[in-house]
Amino acid sequence: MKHEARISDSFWNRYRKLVKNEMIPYQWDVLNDKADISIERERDDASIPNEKSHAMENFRIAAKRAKGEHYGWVFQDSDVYKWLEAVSYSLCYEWDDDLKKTADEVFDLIKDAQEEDGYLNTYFSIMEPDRKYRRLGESHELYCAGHFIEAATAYHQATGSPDALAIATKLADHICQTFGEREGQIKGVDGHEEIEIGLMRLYHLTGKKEYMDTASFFLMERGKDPGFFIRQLREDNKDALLEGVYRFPLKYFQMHRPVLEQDTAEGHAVRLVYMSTALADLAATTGDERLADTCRKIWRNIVDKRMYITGGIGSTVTGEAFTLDYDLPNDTMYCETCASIGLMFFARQMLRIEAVAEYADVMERALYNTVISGMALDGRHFFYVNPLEAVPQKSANDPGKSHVKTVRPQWLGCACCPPNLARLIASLDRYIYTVRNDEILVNLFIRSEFKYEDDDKNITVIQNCDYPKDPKISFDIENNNDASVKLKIRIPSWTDKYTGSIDGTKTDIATENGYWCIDVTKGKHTIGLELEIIPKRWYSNPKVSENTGKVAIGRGPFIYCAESVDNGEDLHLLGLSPNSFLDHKWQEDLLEGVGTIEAEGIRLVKDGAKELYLTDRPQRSSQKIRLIPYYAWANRGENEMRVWINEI
Ligand code: FUB
Ligand code: ZN
Repeated sequence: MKHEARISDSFWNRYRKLVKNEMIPYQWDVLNDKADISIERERDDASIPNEKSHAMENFRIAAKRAKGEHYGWVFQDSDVYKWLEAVSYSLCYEWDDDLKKTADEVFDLIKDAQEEDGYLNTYFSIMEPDRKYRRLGESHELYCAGHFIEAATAYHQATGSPDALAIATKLADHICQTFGEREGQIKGVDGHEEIEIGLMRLYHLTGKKEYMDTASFFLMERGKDPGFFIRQLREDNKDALLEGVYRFPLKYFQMHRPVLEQDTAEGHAVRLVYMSTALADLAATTGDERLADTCRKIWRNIVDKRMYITGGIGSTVTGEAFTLDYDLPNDTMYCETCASIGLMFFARQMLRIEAVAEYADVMERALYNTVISGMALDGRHFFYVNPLEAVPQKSANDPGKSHVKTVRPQWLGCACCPPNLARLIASLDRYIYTVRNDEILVNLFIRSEFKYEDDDKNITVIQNCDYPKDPKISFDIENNNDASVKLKIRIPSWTDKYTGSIDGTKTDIATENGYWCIDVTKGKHTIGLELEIIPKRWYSNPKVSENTGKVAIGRGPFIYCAESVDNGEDLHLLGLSPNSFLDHKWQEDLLEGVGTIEAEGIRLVKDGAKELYLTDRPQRSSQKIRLIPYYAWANRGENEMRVWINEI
């Protein structure tokens, strides 16, 4: 079965060109310590490495092509792997001989860094060869392996390179031999899920069942033996590899109970969504309903109780983690870029389990808000943490907000997010459609051409749209087979007004789990869809204490925010009335083209008051409030920002 989509969308092509022309070369320079940049710590913590990346040099040293010591986090290798994965996808939409040559050379270097038995990790090979797999709670050895396997799989698919695949299978075979339930094997897991995703991908590529079995072993073993990490720690009895992780509860590693008994989203947010992604992949691949049910429960808990309106997840910096239901503080949260990327991974796998449009709704929410807020419009500055409310002076002076940056750094001491963004955007074509059995799901509205070929399938879907600028979408479909095929077009949950037509005739749209289902018979057909995309007010469930009396504005998939550059300082003084008109205007020259929303509102007047507490109610003056899409904030200098605005 072969299916692929080619993106020709103006909004997304700008991003994809940015990845190819800016992010990939820029990140390559950073990984080689050739970029003249300042690297910031992600929060005020002196132990965070921030002198250089050194990621490529670590490989040169491990490969014995250079001398020196490892520098950086134990998971520094993963920055290179994610970069390679981004390169692989970019080659699929824009071939580049020079880039391919560079990537080949990196794989060659990695081959030399790989040990005889398949082991691959520069930190341990260089610094502590005797401690391999002895501190899995912190070591990230399998996390890095998973990222390498993902990169090599993508590279093989893009270029046919046998070398990259050979390193990956040697590494995977070594892991399959080392870990498992047989005598002599390590019956344990990595503190950070990711190997499970990598092994599943390698299974899909090679068909070798052992890879899926080992992914399944890692998933099912998690939480079965909660004392595993601490036992390893005691046996090892040496310095920490990652200071402080064992201070976190077992939930941090999703080790508090066996995976199939987990029904809430707990712990470190990226780990949780990576685990859930692999579990959903395994469920979709095997059809095992027990696994699917666990995924559904975790999903429900995230989406119903623990996700920000921007698709961000992770309510606290402590452990970069979930906290409790409805606890969604706007100014101390984490909302790591990687976590929302991981939420998209999870949603994509859920769509393989079942055609439920909510998965794509959430995917879209995360993508158009937190994910792309993770990078500046220039592709060279990145947020790790994506707040819903930020005040520069508070971030600078409140130690509890040192992680809430108001200017995107050029690079971060922990650089997980920038290359993760690059690989996500470069692979966006894989999120638009899902092929399941005999149906094609249209999840995202992105101008593209989709081809699906199989023994008995030959279908092309050309999606025409200028979404979300323009509410009209059309699909030109060519089904070259006798059998009809089911096309399921998502009707986004943010609209309740939409009209459809098939071959020029207006049609009622009946939805099934949020999809408009159409049987496409042999021949050429045109399907039209018009969605009402108007600015809307959104309110939180009253259980979210932080948002009482506040309103957020959205238009289509975008959530909007106020910035002080448009509205003056002290955004907490602004108020929107519940019935002021929300005036949307497309501004081609602003922030690479955005729709702004303006509304009449008020500002509380603070001038004159000297006392901290007053018995007089503050005066109000009227003010026009201007909002921009959240993802584009902090692109016009340092700035206050707020998503949830007081409603008066
Ligand atoms: O631990 C590796 C990566 O670093 C995680 O995914 C991020 O959350 C950051 O902690
Ligand atoms: Zn990250």
